[in-house]
Amino acid sequence: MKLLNKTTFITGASAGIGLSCALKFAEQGSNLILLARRRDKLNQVADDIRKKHSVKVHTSTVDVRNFQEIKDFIDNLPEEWKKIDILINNAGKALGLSKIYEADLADWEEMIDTNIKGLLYCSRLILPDMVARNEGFVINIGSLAGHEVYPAGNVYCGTKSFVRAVSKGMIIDLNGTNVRVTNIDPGLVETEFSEIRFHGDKERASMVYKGYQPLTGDDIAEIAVFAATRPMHVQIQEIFVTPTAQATATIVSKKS
Ligand code: 8X3
Repeated sequence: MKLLNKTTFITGASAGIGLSCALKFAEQGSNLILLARRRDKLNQVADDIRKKHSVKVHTSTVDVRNFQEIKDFIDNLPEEWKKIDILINNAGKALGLSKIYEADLADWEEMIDTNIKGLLYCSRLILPDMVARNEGFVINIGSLAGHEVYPAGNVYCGTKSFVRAVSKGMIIDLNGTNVRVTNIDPGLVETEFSEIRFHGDKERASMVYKGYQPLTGDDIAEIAVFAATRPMHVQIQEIFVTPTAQATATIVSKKS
C-alpha cells in the first residue's frame, strides 16, 4: 500500500484510463476525488471501489471546462479533502478524424476546452497548495499524438502537443520545489476513445483495435502508480508507451 492515506484527484474518472487509475490508486490505499460528467457511471465506480478497497471516495460531476465551476468545487471541498497529494489530469478526448478544411468546429471547441483548458484549470487551482506544502505530484495524460501528427489528427494532435509542452513548462516552473510532474503519452489504448472519436460508430471504433493487442487502461494506470511511487528525489518527466505492435501512429502490425 504505497499510497496509503494519500488523496488522488482524477478527472475523467468514469471510464478508460481514468477509471483504471482510480482502481489502481485505490489498490495502493489512496483516497480518491473522482470527477466525471456521467453521474450514473461515476456513482457505480465509486460504489465498486468502496466495496473492494477500504478507501474514501468523493465524487463530482463538475465540468473541468468551466473554470468557475471547478474553482467553486475545489474552494468548497470538505476539510478532510482539501489536501490533494496527486492530481491526474486525464479528462480528454478526440472528436472526429477529418481534414483541417472539413472538420466540425464544435469538435475543435470541445477538444480544446477539455484537453487544454480543463487541464490548465485543474492545475492552476490545485498546484498553489502543492507548492505551499512543498510536496505533490501531477500526472498529465498526453498521447502519442503529442509526438507525431498523423493524417486528419490535426487539432487533436495539437492539443496533445500542448499537453506535452505544458508538462515541461510545469516541470520548469516547479523546479526548486518537491512538486513533481510526469507526462504519460500512450499510443493505442482500447477504451471508449475511438467510439467517442467516431461519434458513436462502434463498428468503425472496433476496427481500430482489431488484429493486434492494444494497450489497456490498466497498463497505463500501472505506469502512473509506478511514477507516483518513486522516492522524492526521482522525477520521471515523460513516458511514451505504445503496444508492441505499434511503431508509429500509422505503422501498426495487424494480423487479419
Ligand atoms: C490516442 C492515441 O494514436 O489515436 O491518443 O492518437 S492516437
